[in-house]
Amino acid sequence: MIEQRELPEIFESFSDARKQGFIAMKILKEQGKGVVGTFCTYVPIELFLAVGLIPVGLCSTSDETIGEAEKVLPRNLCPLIKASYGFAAADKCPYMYFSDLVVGETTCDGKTKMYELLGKIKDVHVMDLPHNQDRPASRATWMEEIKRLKSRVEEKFGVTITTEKLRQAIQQRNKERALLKNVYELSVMNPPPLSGLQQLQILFGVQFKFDHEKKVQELKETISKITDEYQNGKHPVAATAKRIIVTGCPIGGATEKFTRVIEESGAVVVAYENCTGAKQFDRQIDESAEPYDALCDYYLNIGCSVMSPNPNRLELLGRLCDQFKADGVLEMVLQSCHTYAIESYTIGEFLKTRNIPFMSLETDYSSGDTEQLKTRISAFIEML
Ligand code: BJ8
Repeated sequence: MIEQRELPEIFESFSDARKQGFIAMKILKEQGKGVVGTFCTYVPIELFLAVGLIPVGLCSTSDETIGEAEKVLPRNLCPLIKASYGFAAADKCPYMYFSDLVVGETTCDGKTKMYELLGKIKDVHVMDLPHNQDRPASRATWMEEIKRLKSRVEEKFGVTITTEKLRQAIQQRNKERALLKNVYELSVMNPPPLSGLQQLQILFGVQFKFDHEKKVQELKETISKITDEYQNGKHPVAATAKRIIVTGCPIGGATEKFTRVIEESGAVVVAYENCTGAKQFDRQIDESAEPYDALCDYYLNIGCSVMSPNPNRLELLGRLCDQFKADGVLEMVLQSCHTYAIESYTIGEFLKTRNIPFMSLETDYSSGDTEQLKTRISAFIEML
């Protein structure tokens, strides 16, 4: 039973979750739990949950170790990739330190090649992700990769992933997904009952809470507190604030600056289409299907720009624009992320057909471009 807490304290618990999670993970390790580190939404973490392993998103969102990474990696590489490697090389990510296995994926070329180097530091298993969603061969490859990961996990941790346990893990994760979707769908209300920054703190922070039951309770408590306060007349966001949907590369840590700048310019982020938000929580894994078929179809259909073509991103973005009554869409592209940078044109053309203003901005993990972001974003918001 969780004690009754006030809303600021609840938000703090999520924004602090990454730091608090270090201690929680240390305790779990002392209890003999196995840990699997991941970097990407395509990794089917249900395979780990099914046998009581702890999946964790590895440090990749700050510029703290980019200098270290650049001793090995080229400078003009995506900061997410440099940070991922830098934290491991500098041994500065406790989650990396505690990971018994790191599971990577061949999403973009930069990550794929970085994993070769990471493999010299940690035990890395790379999933070969097809870059097309409709060819039968792609599905067959992805199914094979899911089964290969299953075997690797069984061998590494001396466990057996039974179909029944996998089914339960799918249900458990679906429950969390549904609750997180409920969290961000609160902002369908006008004005939204929480800022985009608060929403981000929950969606980003939740991945560092490792106790499923407590997490579920805390999310339910958060939703009911936010709803109650709103119904009691507490409206933290101005009714005049323009409603923005954020799309593009994953946001969190250093790139929180993107949301801050949008909200300091008088608008509000109502939804995140990217991996920090709806891309991860919008859909459910089919509980009525055979579990491996269900996993394979669910994960292969994630609408990331590494897929070509990538219709699922347009479908989700269009749906969010309608549902959240978006006034505009802002895209954050990390420096040197070619797939998102190239796909910007398609996104812009798609949004034109819906008369929704769109702007794409490139950034990195430094704070050096904050003024430039402010100038461009405030001009965009003014014209809405
Ligand atoms: S499913 S968005 S988490 S790949 S690392 S592609 S930013 S150049 S992170 Fe991603 Fe999985 Fe897709 Fe989501 Fe670009 Fe950087 Fe590559 Fe990146």
